[in-house]
Amino acid sequence: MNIGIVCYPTFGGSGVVATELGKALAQRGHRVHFITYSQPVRLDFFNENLFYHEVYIPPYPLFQFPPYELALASKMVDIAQNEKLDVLHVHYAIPHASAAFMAKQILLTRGIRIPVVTTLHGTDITLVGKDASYEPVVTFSINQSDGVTAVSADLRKETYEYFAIEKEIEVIPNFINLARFQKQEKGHFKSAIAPEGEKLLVHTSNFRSVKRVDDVVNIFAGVRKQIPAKLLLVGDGPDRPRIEKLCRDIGLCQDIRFLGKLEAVEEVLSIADLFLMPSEKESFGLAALEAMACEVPVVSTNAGGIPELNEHNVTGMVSEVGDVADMVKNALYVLEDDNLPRFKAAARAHAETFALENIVPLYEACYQRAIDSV
Ligand code: GMT
Repeated sequence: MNIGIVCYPTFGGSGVVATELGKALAQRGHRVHFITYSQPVRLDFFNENLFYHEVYIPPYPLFQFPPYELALASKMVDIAQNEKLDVLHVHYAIPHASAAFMAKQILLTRGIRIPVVTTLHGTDITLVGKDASYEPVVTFSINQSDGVTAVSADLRKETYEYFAIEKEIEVIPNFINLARFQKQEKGHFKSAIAPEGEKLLVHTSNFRSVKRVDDVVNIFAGVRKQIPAKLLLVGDGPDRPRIEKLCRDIGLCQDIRFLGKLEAVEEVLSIADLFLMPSEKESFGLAALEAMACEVPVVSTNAGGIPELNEHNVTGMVSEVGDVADMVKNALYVLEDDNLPRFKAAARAHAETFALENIVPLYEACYQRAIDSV
């Protein structure tokens, strides 16, 4: 197939899933055209089937807000027509699904029928999409899509709850490249970070309020009171200065390291004993899946789709949002020497069910159904 993929090119989960999907599809012989405003961060290797088309917005003094959606729709029209796309797959509803609707209508006037598949990732529904500023457009563009997927059963449920959706939403969970995300031998790194054999806790995120990084630090502080431990924080975002201050205020700077936006996150996960995900909302929790694939159990909240991934008392432990004391208790339980090996093994085993090889064919089948429907 000739597939157009529209996504955010950043480190965020939806962009990572879209890019990894495109790479996997290219390796399975499809021609994949990425359409976005800059080179996706994970588009890091050459493949004869991969193409990148940049959306350019010519500057003009009148535009206080550059009309990205229009430039994107125009680019979709251009690529669909000239590269003879079979399907357009847009990741994250806002503004990609409505731009795709406009492109589809323009193409129809040129005698070209192109199906649109929209994948809902989470905040496009749970935080941003249901705001009155966007809701009518989100509802309309989901209903106008020829295929709609959500990354968890919980996200599908929430979409039906918040929006008047007439379409069938198929659940296609996030997936993982197990060749990349596996425990690697990094003993030298571990002994540099935890020279006394301290337990290593890790959190990765975009440091937005929805991730509750304060809870990460407070859970760590509770664990640190009981056992020797270190905390590694991967990623960056608006809450980081506040979190750095919190670390100073509670006097734990020597035990907490900020590693920033690290590309090789699997190297850090390879030395970790526990992953913390105290999110307030999380449609799936791709970062936790990456940890589990590296044999790292997860202490998390029960928000959104997380329990579909993190099985309580199997791959880790699950608590109510904000219940730091319970997450401290759970972390100490998982980290006990008698418990840790079974949690690690179960985390990896469950991650294997989300292998790229199992999930990518579900998207191929979804594309085929959308193509057959137009
Ligand atoms: O987690 C974020 O803030 C980034 C966000 C995104 O839209 O890129 O991630 C969402 O999509 C990921 C990939 O499908 C999911 O694994 C994340 O759980 C989801 N985040 C939220 O729902 C908060």
